Amino acid sequence: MHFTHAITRLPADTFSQGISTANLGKPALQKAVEQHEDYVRALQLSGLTCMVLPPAPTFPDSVFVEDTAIVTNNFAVIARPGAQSRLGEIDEMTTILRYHFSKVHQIQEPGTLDGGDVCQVEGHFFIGISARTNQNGANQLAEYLKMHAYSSEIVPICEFSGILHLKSAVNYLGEETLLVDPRLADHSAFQKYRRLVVSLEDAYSANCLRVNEVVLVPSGFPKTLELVQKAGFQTTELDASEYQKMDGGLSCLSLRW
Ligand code: CIR
Repeated sequence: MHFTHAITRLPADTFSQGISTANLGKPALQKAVEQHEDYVRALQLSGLTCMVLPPAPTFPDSVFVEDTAIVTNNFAVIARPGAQSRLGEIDEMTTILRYHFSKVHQIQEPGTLDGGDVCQVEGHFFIGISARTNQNGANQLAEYLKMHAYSSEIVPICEFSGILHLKSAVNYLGEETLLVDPRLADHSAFQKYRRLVVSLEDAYSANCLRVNEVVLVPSGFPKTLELVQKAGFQTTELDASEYQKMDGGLSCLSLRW
């Protein structure tokens, strides 16, 4: 999957009021802004044209733009975030995506779907059913994907406490390889792929992000870094500490196509 574009949004001064279960303390805004700058630079170095939206203080979690949509090369699906406080994030994103994509679909009530629950593996999509994404939302997305000749498969993750989204636990690195949380490593859906399994104590680092030639790895997880490198991938470490405090990982900070 080759990306040419990304959308990100700067964290707002309300960032620390977002939803969090991490118990790692409050994020420091200035540090979050600096980490965001490094993130955008990494996307640009990988050749992406990166749109950086201004902070949206009404929505403390709006820096996690990945949850607002699913984008591919030729169409977008506006999500319907499962957290009430995040629903309004889709309004501005809809306008932006309508500008970039001629085909834009939208998840409708009573469906809920967070983009973080959607993991694309070439022409196939895994859709997590979580506390944020319900069966109805997943079914709507599956229908849209089918219209565009993509296959999909639902992976319920509600039973795993502490896994917010599917992509908190499973990410596609390319070359038929998934980086997975040990709790999902033996799931039947993933058997046909090469699986790199992070240790449970490093579960956060299952959210690495492949961007063109490089895999972005959160810093502070040397075992995961080595695992990814030994599997033959080029890596770049990025500090995501302030986002981890708010349950967000590297993939959550952008929409990519
Ligand atoms: C939330 O709970 O919605 C945010 N604090 C974190 C969202 C992380 N997004 C993602 O994993 N795609």
